[in-house]
Amino acid sequence: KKILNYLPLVPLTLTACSQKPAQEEVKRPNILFIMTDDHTTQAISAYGSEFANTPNIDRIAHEGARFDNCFVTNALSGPSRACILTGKFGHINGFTDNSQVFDGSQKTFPKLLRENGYQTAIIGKWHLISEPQGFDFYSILTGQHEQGDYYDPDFLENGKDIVEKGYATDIITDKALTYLKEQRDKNKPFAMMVHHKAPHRNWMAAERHLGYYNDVTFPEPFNLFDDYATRSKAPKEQDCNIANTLTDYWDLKLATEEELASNDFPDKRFQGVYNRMPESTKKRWNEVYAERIHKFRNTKMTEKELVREKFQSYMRDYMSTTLAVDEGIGKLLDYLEETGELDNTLIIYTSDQGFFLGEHGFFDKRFMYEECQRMPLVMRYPKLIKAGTKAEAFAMNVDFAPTFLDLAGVEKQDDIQGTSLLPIFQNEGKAPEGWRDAVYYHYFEYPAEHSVKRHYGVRTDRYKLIHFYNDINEWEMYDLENDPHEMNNIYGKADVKEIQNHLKVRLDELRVQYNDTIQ
Ligand code: SGN
Ligand code: CA
Repeated sequence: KKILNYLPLVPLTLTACSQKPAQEEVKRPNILFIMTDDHTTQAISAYGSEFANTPNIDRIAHEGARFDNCFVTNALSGPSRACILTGKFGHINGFTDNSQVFDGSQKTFPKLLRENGYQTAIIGKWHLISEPQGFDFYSILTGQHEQGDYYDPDFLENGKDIVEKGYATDIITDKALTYLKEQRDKNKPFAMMVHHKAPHRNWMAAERHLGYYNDVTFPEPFNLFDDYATRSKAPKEQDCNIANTLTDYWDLKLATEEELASNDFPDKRFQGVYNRMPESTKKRWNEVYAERIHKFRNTKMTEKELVREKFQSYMRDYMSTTLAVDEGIGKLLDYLEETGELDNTLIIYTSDQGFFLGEHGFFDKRFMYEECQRMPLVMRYPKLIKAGTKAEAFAMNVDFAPTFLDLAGVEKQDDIQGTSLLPIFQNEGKAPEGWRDAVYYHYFEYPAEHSVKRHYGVRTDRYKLIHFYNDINEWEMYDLENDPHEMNNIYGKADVKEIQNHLKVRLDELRVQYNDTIQ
């Protein structure tokens, strides 16, 4: 086993932005890989959200790079995580939907980093069901088929089942800090994955943030009442919409203290997660939700008004679960700053996919539409990344593994399908010569929760072509320049024949390139 604690020298190109002389022996960079579950760019201030309160994520972006075109290859948790670990698409790594079990014997970036002298750890959401491999330390959420609980979450920690008291986001942050302060071998660089549950459904905030957004009225997306005219059957037949899918208890929290205390309460799962909260939190919870319950039960609302009210409730809960995430990131940044390790650590913040915040009337993800195909991705590493970089080049989640390996100086792995993102930084965020001109996507989980039909597609800088298959055979095509919100399906229109043919060819090429024959 090759153990390299230090790179003798970082190549000159990698030190372009560094304050330190290039000749100095530089310690190999640490990697702090923070990821949330379902946090979308529309809910991050660095990406322009007016209502987000994410100063620490913003700091990473301002002192580093913000990627504006990072795309998930399958907008679902387990599949995205498997792509990230392996640098390979789901049809190759075998994990194409959330019902599967990850083949942990595969080569992953944590394993490779560890073999090359890194201390590796994962804390928080794992969601791949098989036991994590390649980590010196792991502590993963196990409740709800590894979705994890917001309050008093269960963990599997280096093979042992434990229950932690408190709020998941804070616990994960604290575990990460403890690992950094006390548990790691400080002679080695670390690669730590801090993977939060928040802001995943059912959006339960920390006690201190309950009600934080209750006085805010969020702007409605213009297409909250999308009628899907011109679109395929897929968006018409989904079950992930604000109007009908959100449930009164689990999602909207329309249950009083008395109802929640009753043995006859119908939603046992909601009652269960409510009962995980300590008394003080329950008290605050009931104060905060009383007003909402009163409003829903005592106001006569038209169908549309009801959707609007559900949208506001959804947004308030979703947004308030992002606050503890950002606070936790602040604590990790502070620790690294205090110990002088900040500038020698690649800090990356992302989410397993994007999310709909009412666009097309949706919540959830899965569709190859902009809001959830785009991943938030910000990175800070001043030795290589110029502060304020706006990275336009196309990135995908399969690129993360090769990026980490490249940074750590690990030999290039020929079977990895993604590409290191580091060359983008030497080109001021623009696509380097010969960089990809399109990204590929393939969603598999159907029939399943939310009824989003199977589809694959291609996205170029201007166009998107999607093929929905399985129990349908329909195409959608969008001109993102004229129609950035994907409202007007132009597939089959006479005046786009040529570009449509070109996209089909490009899609076929990508399927061949990535070796995807599933349809
Ligand atoms: C749960 C949620 C879904 C969500 C999936 C997958 N339902 O099943 O709304 O789409 O997770 O999410 S819930 O009733 O349990 O809240 S993923 O991000 O883990 O892929
Ligand atoms: Ca997710």
